[in-house]
Amino acid sequence: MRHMYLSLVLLLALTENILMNTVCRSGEKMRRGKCEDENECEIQPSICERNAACFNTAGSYFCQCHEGFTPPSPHNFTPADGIVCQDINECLVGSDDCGPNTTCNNTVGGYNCTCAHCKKFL
Ligand SMILES: *[C@@H]1O[C@H](CO)[C@@H](O)[C@H](O)[C@H]1NC(C)=O
Ligand SMILES: *[C@@H]1O[C@H](CO)[C@@H](O)[C@H](O)[C@H]1NC(C)=O
Ligand SMILES: *[C@@H]1O[C@H](CO)[C@@H](O)[C@H](O)[C@H]1NC(C)=O
Ligand SMILES: [Ca+2]
Repeated sequence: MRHMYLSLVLLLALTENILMNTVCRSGEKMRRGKCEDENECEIQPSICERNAACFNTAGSYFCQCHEGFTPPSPHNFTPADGIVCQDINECLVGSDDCGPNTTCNNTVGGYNCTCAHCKKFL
């Protein structure tokens, strides 16, 4: 009797497992009998590269480079696209707002302006 019960439980578990993998679309998971969205960004926080942010969507997700990296947002991609977010050299591109008499220094994800010969007036 106990054996039969165990087999039944096993069978149910197996069936549920099969259902879980066949009924729900990819990017979804069976939860309490319902297919629910999987939050890839939470399940696998490093799913987007380190210089990109992850955005969960219903049934999927996408990545966007952080500010200061290219391709600039809102360019959506997934790791399958093979995109690598690269630092924008604002000093070279000329998108910096360093004033005259300052030197622009590029940094990863940003830039800064230094005033080499200026007196500190702050
Ligand atoms: C930049 O430097 C020049 C020469 O030293 C000076 O005449 C000018 O006032 C400076 N401009 C600013 C915005 O500091
Ligand atoms: C910023 O750039 C100037 C000129 O290229 C350089 O002399 C200076 O050392 C740089 N500052 C830092 C903190 O790297
Ligand atoms: C400015 O940029 C230089 C060169 O990347 C960096 O070494 C320095 O720490 C930066 N300074 C500030 C205040 O962020
Ligand atoms: Ca930069």
